[in-house]
Amino acid sequence: MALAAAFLLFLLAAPSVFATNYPVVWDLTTNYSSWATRPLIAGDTLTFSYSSGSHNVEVVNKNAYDSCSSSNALQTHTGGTNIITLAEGPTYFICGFPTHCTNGMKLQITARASSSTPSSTNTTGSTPAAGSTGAAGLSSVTPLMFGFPLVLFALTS
Ligand SMILES: *[C@@H]1O[C@H](CO)[C@@H](O)[C@H](O)[C@H]1NC(C)=O
Ligand SMILES: *[C@@H]1O[C@H](CO)[C@@H](O)[C@H](O)[C@H]1NC(C)=O
Ligand SMILES: [Cu+2]
Repeated sequence: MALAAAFLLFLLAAPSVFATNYPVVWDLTTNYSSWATRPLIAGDTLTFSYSSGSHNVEVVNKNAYDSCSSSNALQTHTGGTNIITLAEGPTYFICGFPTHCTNGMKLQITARASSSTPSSTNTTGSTPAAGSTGAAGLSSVTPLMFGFPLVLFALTS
């Protein structure tokens, strides 16, 4: 029973370690300062949606973001639907179509470090702090959740 309860706990807690997708309606009317307050985490994805041919999505550095410059874009995405996986730290998006960025079509986000990619890889051999075992244990056990229905079946039959 304790085992089943433990698995159930993992089952309930596990979804928090999965990446979240955030839709971005990419247009000239959305307030992207407000948009950027979402609790983004490294590994999450942004799905930009816009009318193909009317906009694009350019990933740029901070200077280019501030000055709305497309000339040294790090990435240029077109086609109307773009899924972009966030790295830890800031990412700057602008629309490269003339006047769109200066009219507010620019999004600056910051993704926090993901707890499912532990920075504590060097704690092996030392006693992990009680508070840190939760996240580390969880991510290593997550694959087991796919076997949970089988375990439940075995326990109840
Ligand atoms: C966008 O939202 C921010 C924060 O909610 C607000 O301060 C700002 O005035 C808004 N900008 C426009 C153009 O409405
Ligand atoms: C090991 O972890 C500590 C704290 O968790 C950190 O300050 C240190 O930089 C890490 N060392 C290496 C080599 O990653
Ligand atoms: Cu645009």
